[in-house]
Amino acid sequence: MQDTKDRTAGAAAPETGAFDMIIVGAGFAGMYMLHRARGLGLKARVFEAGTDVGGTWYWNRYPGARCDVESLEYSYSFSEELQQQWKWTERFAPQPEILKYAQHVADRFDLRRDIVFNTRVIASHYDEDAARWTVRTDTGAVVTGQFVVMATGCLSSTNLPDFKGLGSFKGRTYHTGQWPHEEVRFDGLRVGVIGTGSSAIQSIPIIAGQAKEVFVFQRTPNYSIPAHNAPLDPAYEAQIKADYAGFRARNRRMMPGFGSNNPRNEKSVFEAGEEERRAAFEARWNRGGLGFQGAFGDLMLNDEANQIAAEFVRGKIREIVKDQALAEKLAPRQAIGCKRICVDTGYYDTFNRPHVHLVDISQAPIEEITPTGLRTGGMDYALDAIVFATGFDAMTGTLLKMDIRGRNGLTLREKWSAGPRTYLGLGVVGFPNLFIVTGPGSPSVLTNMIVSIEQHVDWISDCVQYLRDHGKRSIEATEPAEISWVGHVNAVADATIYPTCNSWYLGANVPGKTRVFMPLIGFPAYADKCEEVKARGYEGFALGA
Ligand code: N01
Repeated sequence: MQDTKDRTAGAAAPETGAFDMIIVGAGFAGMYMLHRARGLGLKARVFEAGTDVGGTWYWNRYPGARCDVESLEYSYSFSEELQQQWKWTERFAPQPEILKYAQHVADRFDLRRDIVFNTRVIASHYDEDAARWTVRTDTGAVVTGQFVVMATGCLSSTNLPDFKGLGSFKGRTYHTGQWPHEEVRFDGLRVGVIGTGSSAIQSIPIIAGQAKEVFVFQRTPNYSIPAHNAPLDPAYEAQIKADYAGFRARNRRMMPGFGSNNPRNEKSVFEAGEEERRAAFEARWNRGGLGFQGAFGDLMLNDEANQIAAEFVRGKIREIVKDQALAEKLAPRQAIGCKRICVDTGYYDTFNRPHVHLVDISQAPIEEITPTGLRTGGMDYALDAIVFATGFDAMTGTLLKMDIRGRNGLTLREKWSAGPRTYLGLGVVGFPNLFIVTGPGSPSVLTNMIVSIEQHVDWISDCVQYLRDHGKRSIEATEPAEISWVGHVNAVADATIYPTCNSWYLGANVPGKTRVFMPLIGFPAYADKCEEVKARGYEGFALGA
């Protein structure tokens, strides 16, 4: 069971006052930002909606939740002692272990004394004369800060579609992204799971292990690669820890900021013969995980190349799923990797179980949630519990829920009404001294998030130090820099197959959300650009005295 104890008890953190830096969120980004802020001698305060640290790993407690980046990589690199001493037990860490790790970091670096839990930031307004932000919370706290850092995560605002009759259901309902802290069991129940993204694909095999019947309501099938998860190999761990810094540095030169132990094969799939292709795909399928996408260099650049990889996975689905009509329903048609690839343990095989049913809702959407279940395609499905694995209002949802107002009262909602606009994903014109960690326009969700978080927090820390050293009190992205950056992010995406399907990268999963490809593809070039901007005295930003 998780440690769900309310750690605010006895906390000395005041909820009013003036700070150098206000940090919103105590996930991996907020925790590291606080640590670095303290190192700079800043008076910092963190506000966190949950009762503990951990961010995404605090909220996403659904059965089977596990990271799809290997544990020796999905961890902080800023402390050699920490990375040497912490012991992961599995190749891909399960959610409870990642949460324990976050709690360990909070204790080890004594972070909690500056974090106010159970407190959601609802507004942040900039006062141009004072060059300070006033931040308000749902507990009535009003504080000011010279800098505000939005460490609010990319997948922190759950998406619950507005199904007709939603409130009428008499059974139990859950959203994977807001899972209860108590153990949830489905023994003897008829369970409906809506969605077939990563959260569903991880949880369905576990739910099927308990429930009497499972109905999976699938709008779009997804490609999933087996995790082949296993206890962490001590010899591999020792090898990595013998040169952990070198391993981290090599990972930072990878496109997604991880995977130097299984780098992308730069060769074009068209340069390989049938046998070589098969062997390359087989090897990556057998190794497991997201590295499958790196079997050839052009899989994400060329639709024909992509479909060769896609067809390999469809073939695997046909091999695993015994009922071939069902296998065809589970076989995706969109480009592989266009929606984020899933990593599973026994997902497709679960559909061989007689009590697990796939309901294809691609042609007939869910009409209504009823008191006893749900109706789609003119059929009523009787359910005792519904699991909404319907994802997130990604990258912008949490930021836009807050009332953020910059210079001249400009709201972030107005500013981003046609989609998010940033410079480097870090700063926004009209919003001085506001930094976003892994914001839209930065590689964020296309990378190992912790690598991106550390890179952003280090950059922000250096920037604040620079401003102090040079007697500047404000920094704001300039219009030309922002315009050119937004163009760059779009141009990079348009050269790939990423924008060709309805993914949450585009905001396509949330009705009414502007369709814009939000993350920047490619970590190393991005990190180099950030270093260049810094070396040129924060080129593209205006610094105010
Ligand atoms: O959410 P999703 P997720 N009616 O958006 C369906 C990370 N993550 O929580 O594809 C019916 O991927 C929707 O259908 P469609 C990871 O980055 C990582 O699973 O829009 N269905 C889709 O099938 C991941 O990509 C891990 O047609 C509706 C599903 O709901 C991201 O989080 C684990 C619907 C949502 O899938 C999000 O994953 C978990 C409607 N009205 C998550 N609306 C790791 O392994 C939506 N859907 C680390």
